[in-house]
Amino acid sequence: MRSLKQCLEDIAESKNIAIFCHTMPDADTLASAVALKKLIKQNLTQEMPDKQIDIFVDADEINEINGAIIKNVETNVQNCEKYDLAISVDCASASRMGKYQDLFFNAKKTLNIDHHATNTEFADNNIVLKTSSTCEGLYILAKIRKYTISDEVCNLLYSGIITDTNNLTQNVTIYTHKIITEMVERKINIEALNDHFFKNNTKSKAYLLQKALSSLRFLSSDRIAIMKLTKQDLANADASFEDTLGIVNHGIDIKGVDIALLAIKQEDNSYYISMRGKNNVNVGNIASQFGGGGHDQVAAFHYDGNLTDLQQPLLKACREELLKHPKEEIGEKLFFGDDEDQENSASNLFNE
Ligand SMILES: [Mn+2]
Repeated sequence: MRSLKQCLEDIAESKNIAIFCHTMPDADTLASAVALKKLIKQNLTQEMPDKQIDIFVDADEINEINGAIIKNVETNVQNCEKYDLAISVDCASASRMGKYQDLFFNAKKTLNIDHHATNTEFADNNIVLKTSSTCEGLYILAKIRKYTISDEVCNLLYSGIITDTNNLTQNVTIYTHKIITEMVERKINIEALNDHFFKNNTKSKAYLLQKALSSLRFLSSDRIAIMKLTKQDLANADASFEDTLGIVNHGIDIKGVDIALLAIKQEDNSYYISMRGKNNVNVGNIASQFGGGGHDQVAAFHYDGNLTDLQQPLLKACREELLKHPKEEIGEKLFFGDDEDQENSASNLFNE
């Protein structure tokens, strides 16, 4: 395993580089790929101006919102028979690259840059960071190496961070906030980007949300919220799979719900089970029991079978996870902390 510095040297020394996104691409994987290409072009081509960098995305169609990220970027054109270096971005496992997996492993060297705790470290070298998003990881790497980060790259990285964190409400750390502050200070077009990603839902998505909410059921003393979307629902709403992204958040946003599930029937009749957790409930653990993965509070898995057969084992796993986190009323402590307790102990001290 090479050090971080050596991995970045590999990038500098490679003449032909291929960057790979994951299937069903989200903003984080697309923005990471484009930002990485630009970072390399702008910082690492002094001695090698004719560096070739190609981006590969296995996706039939990408919706307008995420598609804007790669609108003017050429993708899926193989300009080199055997790449010197293949880099995957935001892929927790090799299968996430879809049909381009073989091209990735055909490269002389492979590098995996990601932020999923469940990453399988499938490449020769693996940079798996504990960041909100792959974009946040790239920003940190660029800062460490003192690379020039153009406004354009900054816009891309910001897009990956805000979308992967559902507008800074999931998976964020103090570093995420510090980076966002730096980006705000640069006066990049934050308001326009927020509008683009969060106030731009299609009618199809609204109809799909309506369908999902009408299927909403509560279980385990209302700590589990379940929703379902059928193939017919997607067809009726004229929606694509991408339109389903984020709908599960409407379940986890409900008071008292600690696990939200959304089962989406896919074209091949398998199910995509999207999960969200809160109050320390780890849905990543549950997803990994079913061959999936993700993060502690944002996870998913594929299920090839009948939903009725999945129901019992899945609910059992959810209930076991809920038992680890008995319900606590936080209520006003959320705003006022433990001041009262501290005051009590202080007064006890003085009384004694
Ligand atoms: Mn990501």
